[in-house]
Amino acid sequence: MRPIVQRVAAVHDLSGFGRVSLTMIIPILSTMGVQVCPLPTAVLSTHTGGFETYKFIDLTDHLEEYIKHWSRLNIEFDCIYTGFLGSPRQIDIMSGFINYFNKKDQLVVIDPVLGDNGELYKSIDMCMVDEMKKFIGMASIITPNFTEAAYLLGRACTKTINEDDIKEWLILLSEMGPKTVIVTGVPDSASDKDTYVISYNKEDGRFWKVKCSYIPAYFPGTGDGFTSVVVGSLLKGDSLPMALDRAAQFILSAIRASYGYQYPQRNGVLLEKVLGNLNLPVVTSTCEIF
Ligand code: PXL
Repeated sequence: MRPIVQRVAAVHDLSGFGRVSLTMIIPILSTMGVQVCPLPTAVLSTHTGGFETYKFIDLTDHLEEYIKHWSRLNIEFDCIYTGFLGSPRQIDIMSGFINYFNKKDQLVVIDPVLGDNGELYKSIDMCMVDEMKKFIGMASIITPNFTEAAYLLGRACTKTINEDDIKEWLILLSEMGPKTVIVTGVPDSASDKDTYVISYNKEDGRFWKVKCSYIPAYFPGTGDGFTSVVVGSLLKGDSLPMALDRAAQFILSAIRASYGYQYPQRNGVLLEKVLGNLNLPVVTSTCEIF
């Protein structure tokens, strides 16, 4: 039977301040009419990017009991969506979680949160990168940014990349397991300002791209927002290019709505100003075959 409301198990950290991970994902998916069941991997006072110190409460030792309770309740998920994972052991536990809760036509979305802007996040080391390479084999969709794609492939995170090379990257990533690969923040070889979202679906062999206009700002958490909209959109029955369009337009609107105000960008985007846009139709289609 088709569920009344689609349900997502969201495996991410909860950062109390600085809008990333669950504080992006829950409001976005709820607004899109999708139920989020959080499986928090860690609780932090703030996210780790741009704050000198933060309190980090690792929940690894509690995850198995948490999951066991869910299994006793026979809860079913239409999607499992994982993001920031705090340790290789968490990856191992989550592999077991995905195997146990697997069901027909389920979407398994792995956002391999490892780094950005050419660098790994403070709490991520090469051991985590190696574990993530194996873990993405369980996904139907992965959504690395350009830095994460480079680390997963063991390639240099170059300033530009040509069309043939990025296509090769996406094919190689899909050979690691996922049916669909979506890479965000791909530099434009013709301009050092614009970036692209590029995707590849190995079942139909199609590449799609969406151009993202440059805004001189860096707000953490936009990757979580992008993937959340893709998840919500696909669960509502949109095609891949429609989901990519919707996600790119939403994130652009969130950055535009935030950029005009004077406040520290590490706080994240002003999500409340744009949440309502999620229920508007996608106006223009900017997603094209690549
Ligand atoms: O969205 C990425 C992210 C998620 N979780 C934590 C982070 C970051 C990026 O800085 O620090 C804790």
